[in-house]
Amino acid sequence: MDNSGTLDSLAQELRVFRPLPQLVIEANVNPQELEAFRRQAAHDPLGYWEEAADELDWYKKWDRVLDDSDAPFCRWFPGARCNIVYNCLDRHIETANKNKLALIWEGEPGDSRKYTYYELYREVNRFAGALRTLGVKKGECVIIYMPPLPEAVIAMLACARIGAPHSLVFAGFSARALRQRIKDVEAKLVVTADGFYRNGQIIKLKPVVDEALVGGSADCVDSVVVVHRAKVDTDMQEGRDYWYDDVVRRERPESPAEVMDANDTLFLLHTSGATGAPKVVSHCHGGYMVGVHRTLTHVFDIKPTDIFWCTADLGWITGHSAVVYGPLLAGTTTLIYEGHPNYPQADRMWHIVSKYGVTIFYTAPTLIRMLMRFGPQYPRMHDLSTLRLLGTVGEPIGPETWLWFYRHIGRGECPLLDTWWQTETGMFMISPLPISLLKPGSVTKPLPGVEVDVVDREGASVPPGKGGLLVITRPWPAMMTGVFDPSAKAGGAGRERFAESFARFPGKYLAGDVAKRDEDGFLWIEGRADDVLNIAGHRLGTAELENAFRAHPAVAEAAIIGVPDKIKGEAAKAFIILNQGVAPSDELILELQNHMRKELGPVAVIKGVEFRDSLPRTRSGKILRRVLKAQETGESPGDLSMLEDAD
Ligand code: 6R9
Repeated sequence: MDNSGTLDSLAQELRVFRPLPQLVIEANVNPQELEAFRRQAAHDPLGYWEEAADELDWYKKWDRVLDDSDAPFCRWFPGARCNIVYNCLDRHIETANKNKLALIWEGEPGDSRKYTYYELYREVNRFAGALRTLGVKKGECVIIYMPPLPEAVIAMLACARIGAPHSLVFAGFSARALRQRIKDVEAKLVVTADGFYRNGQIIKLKPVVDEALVGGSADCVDSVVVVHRAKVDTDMQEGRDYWYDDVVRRERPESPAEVMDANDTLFLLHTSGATGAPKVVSHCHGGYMVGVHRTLTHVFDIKPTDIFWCTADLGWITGHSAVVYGPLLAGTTTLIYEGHPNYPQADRMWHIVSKYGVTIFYTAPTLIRMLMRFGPQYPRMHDLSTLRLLGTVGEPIGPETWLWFYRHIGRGECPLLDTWWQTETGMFMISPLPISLLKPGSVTKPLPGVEVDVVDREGASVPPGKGGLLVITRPWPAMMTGVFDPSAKAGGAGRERFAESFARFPGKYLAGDVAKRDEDGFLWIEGRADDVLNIAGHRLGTAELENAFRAHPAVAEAAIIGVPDKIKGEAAKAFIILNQGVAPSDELILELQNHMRKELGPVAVIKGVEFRDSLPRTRSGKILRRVLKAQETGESPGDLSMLEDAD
């Protein structure tokens, strides 16, 4: 229910949306149950997570729930033995889920493949057998450099099944970036594809792997397995390269899951690097499985008939937790799409929703903003009535984008779940449930078992309405198990880089985001701590300024950086993408400057406005403001390997 029609900026967002009564009746977790979970978790957090762990299958249960004797290095469920893949696959084929769809894949040309849980189980076993035959051992790392294909999911699960940590690298990364990542994790094997479809073209992938490995420049790699997707001419190096079909054909559809220690590594992932140099984060089988399973089933209220579509690339933490592990742990059907969201035109996403009857659609604000530019006539071309929940992640969404998504995609009926979390957290941390009250642009409240605070520079809680640093004040089961800094691998740099996040405020994990709590205890994420401007002593988050820009009808996308100003110390400079059909002009610049003054008051001094066709982003859609800043000041932008278009 919409309580007011005005468009306010984030600073004065007052609208509240309530779930439809029917939805509350049908929800897996109703408001009373949510309160009971919160009370239980506050009173006995370890008991709360222990119950969550009991919902999954273990070869051997834990000696205790949490060992924090070496804090901040925590070990969840020490002594326990499990394999996450057993819980994603084997467990379901013992139940009515056996012949249910586990995975739907749509290729960009419109081809499609579907796997039931039983079929996926057999495929994963075959590839697990192939990895073993190729000599990959428990503990040895495999790089997966692939577009979104079923084999990418199969490869992830097959690695996990044999206890070989996987590390995904976006198919958009250059040979140099790929080589660095292969070396960082000392990969034994690389899984790739000959090529894939993107925006109507075939992108060849295998040559990039060849270049990354040229002349033994990453000599840890023994073999390369190539999926035959694009059917393009491909050089295969005798004794090193194998076709996927050939290696799985020889294998049996049964290959036992390795019995893993709960704290053994499941995967390694380079963080999205929105700031600073990339670091490599590890997650484990046990705690990660518990945290992801509990939070995903709660937030997305998984029902037996759901078709769950998270649009994230597999190479992002969201691809791990919300495309592969979370949905399969929950026994739902997960959907992946190979291609470009606008191919062949701006209704492709909505076409897919209607074609498969998607019920839950989880995406990033950047994608919604891109689709908004084309207008609501595209979603209107399709029947989106199967949708029942929407979700977003990755960046502050802002009220304007929130409302567009809610109205034009969710018909004003589907709860929009804005989930805050990170590569380091592994699982959702702050998010509404479908039954929660929603305020457009707020991530609402921490999930049960998660405790956060907003603190000032000294670590003291700040009162409502004041911005501060977001910290997590209690360990959580899916927390990263390790971090290492590839640029300083020797000498325990990993421990240091891990401990860095806990060093500033002992016992508290510093998330690196600026947040605000309102009078109702709702949280508003304003952006990364390094994205805050100080204009004449007033602190303004880039997100706040960008949202205000987006409230103007001409603006599709905005990125703000701080530039030096003789009088105010710092002023804001804006990079703007205009909506389709709007022409840039000097009058428009003046109008935008006036608009900003109206929205945020005279502190919002916009020193310059520059119109652009695109903005530098990471592959997960985060704007790399430091690149814009470097262009502006002529300084070095730092590590650029995370850029969507690194070359
Ligand atoms: C899952 C993921 C983490 C950073 C995080 C924050 C931003 C994520 C958000 C959000 C506002 C949300 N972020 N979710 N900001 N609202 N719902 O994105 O992981 O790539 O590691 O990035 O993303 O700044 O600190 P990761």
